[in-house]
Amino acid sequence: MLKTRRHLLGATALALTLGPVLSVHAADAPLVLGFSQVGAESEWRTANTASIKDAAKQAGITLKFADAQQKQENQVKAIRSFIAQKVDVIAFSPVVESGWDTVLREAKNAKIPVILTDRAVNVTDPSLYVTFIGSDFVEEGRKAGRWVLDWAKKTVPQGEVNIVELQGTVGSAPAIDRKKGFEEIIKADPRIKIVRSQSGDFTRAKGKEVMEAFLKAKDKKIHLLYAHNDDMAIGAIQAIEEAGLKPVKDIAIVSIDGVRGAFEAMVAGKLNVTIECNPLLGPQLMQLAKDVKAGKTLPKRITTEEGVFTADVAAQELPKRKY
Ligand code: GZL
Repeated sequence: MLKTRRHLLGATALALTLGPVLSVHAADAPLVLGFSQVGAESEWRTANTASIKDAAKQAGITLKFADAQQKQENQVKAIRSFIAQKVDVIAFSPVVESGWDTVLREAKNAKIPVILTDRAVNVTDPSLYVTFIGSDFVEEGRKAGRWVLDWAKKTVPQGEVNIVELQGTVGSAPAIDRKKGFEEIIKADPRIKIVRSQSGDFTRAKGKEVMEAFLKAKDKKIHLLYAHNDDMAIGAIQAIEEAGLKPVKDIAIVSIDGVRGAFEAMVAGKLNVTIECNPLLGPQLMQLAKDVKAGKTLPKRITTEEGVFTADVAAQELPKRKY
């Protein structure tokens, strides 16, 4: 009995001696964060990337950043590379909702916590990620739908109201949820119908191309375009003008993000309204990475607050915009 106590005392003394040294060393080493970004497909994404890189510098966090060029296989490769490099925390904005279980289980087995930013995932085991920080895309779709209900009553008092829809990237959380929220609201007015809907992949070029096809169809009068992001709306504006029509006057346009280009389009009288989707998640992400590393318990979902900006306030708001 006496021997055991002596050993215990020895071990405790050793731990006390080394403990502060170990903790001081651990506290000094900068946190290493591996971040896999969707790509550079839109003004929103560019602002999101800038926010993450700037915030990592400000926070003294070593950032390993990988651009996936909108390809899931590149994100999986990047996450595996972060695991091999034994980073402290992994964060990513998943390009699509599904297909993440395997690589996230590899991160969990490597005891590397994962934070989701911007877009969510569909996984069988929610313990595969610690928390999600981003927007409520369903609510963004609802906000767009509410504006359309009000606009339709005032602008098309009777008869059918035909809408064309430019969807975001197929299978992505924002595309799925923005459609869901919008349709939930517009069904309150049976005159309002989505007569054509296709993905423009969140880019200006594709948005223009798909809008050209919508306009060529000529089978139904188009009253309004609902675009899942401003970049596709800006591309569609070019298509509308090249077809000899006037954006807003001939075809109303509702989009989402609230990027600078949207405010400039509203000031020019070419866009009716943009629903804000805040890309400036960098500072919150860095704090979350530190909290996760420190073993703090975090809520499973952290949603950002966002507004709705109509053309009549665009000129006064434009100088204040941070992205
Ligand atoms: C939304 C984000 C979307 C933006 C697009 O949080 O995932 O991806 O709405 C971007 O502009 O490409």
